[in-house]
Amino acid sequence: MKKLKIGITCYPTVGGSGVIATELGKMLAERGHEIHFITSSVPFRLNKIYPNVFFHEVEVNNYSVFQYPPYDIALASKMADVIKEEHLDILHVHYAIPHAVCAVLARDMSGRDFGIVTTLHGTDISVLGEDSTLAQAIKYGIDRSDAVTAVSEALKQQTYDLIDTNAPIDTIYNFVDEQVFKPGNPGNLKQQFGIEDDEKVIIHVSNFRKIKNLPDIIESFMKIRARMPAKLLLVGDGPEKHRVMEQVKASAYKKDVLFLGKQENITELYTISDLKLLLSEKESFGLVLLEAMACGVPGIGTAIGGIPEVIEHGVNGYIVELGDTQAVADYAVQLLQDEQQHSAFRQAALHAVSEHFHQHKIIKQYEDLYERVVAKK
Ligand code: U5P
Repeated sequence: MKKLKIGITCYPTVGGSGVIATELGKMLAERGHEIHFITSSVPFRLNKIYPNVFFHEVEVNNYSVFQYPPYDIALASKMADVIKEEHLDILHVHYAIPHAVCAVLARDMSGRDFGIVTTLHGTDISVLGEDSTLAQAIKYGIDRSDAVTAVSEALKQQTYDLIDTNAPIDTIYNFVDEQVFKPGNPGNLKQQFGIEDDEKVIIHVSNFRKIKNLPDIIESFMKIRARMPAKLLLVGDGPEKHRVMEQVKASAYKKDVLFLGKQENITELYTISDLKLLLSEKESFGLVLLEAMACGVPGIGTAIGGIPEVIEHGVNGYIVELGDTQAVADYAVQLLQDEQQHSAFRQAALHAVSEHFHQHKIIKQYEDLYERVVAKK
């Protein structure tokens, strides 16, 4: 395929969308495309030098005349500058609000007809789509894009339910870097954490927002712990952390819950983990489940959003109804006590990742989409 010049805009902080946008940029660069990140700071995980990756910082001036710093305008201006200077073929923005709208504005400002590709990651639809004042802006961003993708079939459907648009939406699943997320040797990490050999390790990774439903994680773990020796690793940080700590303090097995805070090297933690829990109230995909599966850790997730598209119930994990912590505990105890079944789930998880979410397959889907968009210009 022809090598393209591609601009990428995302929120560069920790979070599934920023991670996916950055990994996508890195892989496209490896395949010879020229990548221009247009973001407010260097994206998290852009931790290696690539000769064909460039970073353009969006600076937002906080003049006292503005009640709110005009990030969107600053971004659109920066996009227009980069498009003119670098002659981009494509601008791939992650999130309709505000990034797709900024891209449309940049097209107007620059006077150039480059392709706009918008990827919907979830928050823009599930949270903002219900806000009628923003719904029309989301529709505008979607309708003016040359191609739109959603990270799951569930998110695509939800978009059509909430936003009055006829624009075609392609589902392109999230992926993981299989060079990074793969089964590894635990060394003596378990001992370092003071975890006994006979204790099973359950892990939860998130940004500790309300939608991640931490109370059910704790409640499920307590039910599991009452029936077998186990530890719970809680990884990440966010607004609900304090409340979760209070809940743990008041629980029977508080010594068996380890708060590890934000971690950069999650893969090491998966080498000692036996089971992943993601019991969210809203989830467009569940990237953390896929990361765990790529490391051979099966998961239990709620029947919410894209989670059932990642976990195949009874094959590489389990799906439970939201709030059913008893079912979580029953499935977990059964799986953790049956080595043969656990090993079969582990293999099935690895197989599912390479079959449906292999990075090269997903990158190819994005490349084909770019090609279609560029051909129409
Ligand atoms: N993440 C970390 N460290 C943390 C918490 C989360 O690297 O302490 C990463 C996850 O590995 C995942 C993303 O790639 O942030 C969260 O995805 P999501 O919860 O937005 O889907």
